[in-house]
Amino acid sequence: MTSRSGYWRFTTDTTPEGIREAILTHLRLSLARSPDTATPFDWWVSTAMMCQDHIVDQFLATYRAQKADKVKRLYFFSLEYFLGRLLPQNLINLGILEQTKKALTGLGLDVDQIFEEEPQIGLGNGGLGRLAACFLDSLSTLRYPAFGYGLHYEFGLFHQDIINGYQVERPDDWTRFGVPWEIIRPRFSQVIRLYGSIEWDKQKPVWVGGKEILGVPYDYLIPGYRSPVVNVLRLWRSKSTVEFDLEAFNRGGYFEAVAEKSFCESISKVLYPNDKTEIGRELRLIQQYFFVSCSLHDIVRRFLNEHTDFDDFPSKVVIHLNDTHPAIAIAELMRIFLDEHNLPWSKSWELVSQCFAYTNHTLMPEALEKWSVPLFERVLPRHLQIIYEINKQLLDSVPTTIPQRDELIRQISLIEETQPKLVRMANLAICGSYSINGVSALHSELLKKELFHPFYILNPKKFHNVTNGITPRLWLLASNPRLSNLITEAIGEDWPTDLEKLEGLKSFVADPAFQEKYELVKQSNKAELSSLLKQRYNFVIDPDALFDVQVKRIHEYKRQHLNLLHILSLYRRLLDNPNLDIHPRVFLLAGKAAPGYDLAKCIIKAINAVGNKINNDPRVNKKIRLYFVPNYGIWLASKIIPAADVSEQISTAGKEASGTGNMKLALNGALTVGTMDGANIEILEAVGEQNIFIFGLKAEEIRQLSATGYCSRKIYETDPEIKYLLDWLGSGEFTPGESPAVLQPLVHSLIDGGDPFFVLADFHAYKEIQSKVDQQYKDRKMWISKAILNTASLGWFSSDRSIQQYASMIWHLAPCLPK
Ligand code: 26Q
Repeated sequence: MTSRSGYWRFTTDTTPEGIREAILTHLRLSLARSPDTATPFDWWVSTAMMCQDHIVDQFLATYRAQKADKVKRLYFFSLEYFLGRLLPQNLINLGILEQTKKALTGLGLDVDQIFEEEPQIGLGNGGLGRLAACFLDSLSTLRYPAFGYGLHYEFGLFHQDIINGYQVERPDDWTRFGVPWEIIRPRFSQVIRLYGSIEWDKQKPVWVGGKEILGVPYDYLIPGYRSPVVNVLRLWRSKSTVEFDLEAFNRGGYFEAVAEKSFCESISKVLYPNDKTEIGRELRLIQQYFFVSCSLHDIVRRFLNEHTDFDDFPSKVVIHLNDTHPAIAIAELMRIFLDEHNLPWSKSWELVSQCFAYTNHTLMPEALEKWSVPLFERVLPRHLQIIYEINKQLLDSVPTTIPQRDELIRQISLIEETQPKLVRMANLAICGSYSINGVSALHSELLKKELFHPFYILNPKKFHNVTNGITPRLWLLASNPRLSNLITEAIGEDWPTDLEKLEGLKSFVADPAFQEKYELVKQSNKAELSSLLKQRYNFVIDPDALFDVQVKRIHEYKRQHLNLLHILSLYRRLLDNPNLDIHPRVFLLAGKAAPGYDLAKCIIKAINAVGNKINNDPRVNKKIRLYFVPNYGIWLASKIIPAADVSEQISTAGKEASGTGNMKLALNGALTVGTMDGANIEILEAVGEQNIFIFGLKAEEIRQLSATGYCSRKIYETDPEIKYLLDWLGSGEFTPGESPAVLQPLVHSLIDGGDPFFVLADFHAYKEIQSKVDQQYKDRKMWISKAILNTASLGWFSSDRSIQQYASMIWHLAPCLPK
């Protein structure tokens, strides 16, 4: 097990020679290895330790300054942080990437090989977790005082293998060989309680009994890009409060004691691999409460270190809820004020309701978190009492004059009157927060108009929009060095912290010399990806083909099956007409399905089955190919995105809250094929309608169609092409040697399952826009100029802009610089 040893200080020399010495010293003194026996992993660890040396002093200075200035801090609460590999990102932010590469090369090492030794930190499912990671990068870059809080999962998001076309999951044991980044601080551990009961002591409730769990903080230091500020991501790991129960051992109850220990450790064992709510899982509720309680106690402790009067709490502490997953924090902070610090109810509520801000990340009503009251009462009895009281006051506060008051009260209540009753976490988050926001303009509007309408009526000023963003340090500088160099050559080197400077590229859109260089960049990225995929998976990909990319979690609403139906249609047309004049195209899809989401897994199987057929059919495989790339994550994204020509963003309108892959791809010069959904709409506004391919029903049209009755079976029966394609897909032809029923669930969902995401309704519009894509791609000059325009127009989608909006509009936060 590797751990950082802090007994010696290295000079933070940033020359290649200094870096080389630091790496060698760590290899010898921290790892007790010599260069002739060191493995690539040893070299990686030594390099990471050298990098960390450059970060720690900056961290100490940052914290010292924050404390001296008694600053207001942001506390970002998230169950997910999808960080990926930290070494390249940290080296870039510190400005020592090139020197480090030189040092490693000088030691006779292969830099890429060393970097790939780093286990990826996959503590997230998808967009929400990656957004949290991008936000941490921007917070440090913009010098805001901030802490991220979350869980130190022992197992992150599963690895996906594709075996015979099926997704097979493997556990992600990312900490197995130790993590040189983490600083374990057992002295700042917290003890939290679960289960038990409430006793009354002179009218004061006391939560007693149940289980006590220890939370141990693991700190990750987050440097900003060329910034003196280093913030902290503090992740809690659960442990038993008793390391070894000697008493139980002596009385022969050893196995019981071990079971108890294993329960405690199970809390932070594994990330839930769903990106949709799975109602009623006790361990998930415990995960949420465990990390929230540890974090809030840590925050109150830090506050009391620096201040004396709780009245100052809201001006020094803002807590951001990344979706409802940490919403129990509202009841927990109430409990801490009421029961642990003896503040009266009204004072506690006054403070609590000024501290929290909540971001919603989904419009799907079925994805809102709800917990059954009996479960809640068993696990968190005191919190249920508090929630009942908050609810009483909330409902009493509704003016008697308001129209349809009873209906409104039923909708905003924190309790859903079902059998059993349910606690609605979104309602708790809204009523306890002073700010609620969505993550794209459309999404925020729909929150006000539909999902949270009753709350909006009562309190319209609470509602905001902050459109998501992505960090250009990862999604351009680190992932696409060729394009980054070209941009710097053209407009200077300020763009990574001021992304709207990319506008400067607009004057090069029609410049033939620049176009040529831009095309060469894209071409090289495509060639690099082709050879990577050839090497790893034996995929055969012509770098001159159009690279058509759909990479994201697999979900019906994201409609990978709409993509697939179009590919099938192309296949059919090519078989019918071998001379069909289309530019060769490679369809690349990648993404994980939640392990319990059978239809999503069936979509993966269908993509692989159709791909297998097409790729091995010499009649068409020079024109089209279809590959599913296994185990999509941050690293694969950073390889695929710079090589994409077309970005598929084809969710059912009104379903994708924002999307961030859409931004990553457009920034890297892929043209979007997209619906009027999420941030696609704002991307359209930024790039102009000539530079994007928009198709399909709009959110309002989808709503109307649902209301008036959408019948997918009727489409199937009356549309010969759709009928043919669905029958073909379900015929068994694509799954030779397996039951012909393998793809039936997918076909069935589109016909008699009612096609809940309007795939058939949008099929023809999609097919048409795809043929427009094909025609336009043939005009290479025109296409390249549109790609350049996409890069030039995407500056606003930097996560720096998102964070600046949060800081000024919602958090009321000021930067703090180390002296
Ligand atoms: C909840 C309860 C139990 C188990 C799992 C969950 C759970 C976990 C993760 C529910 C949802 C998520 C993740 C959601 C997510 O990634 N949403 C995406 O957030 C992005 C950032 O705002 C948006 O761009 C995407 O549109 C949105 O889908």
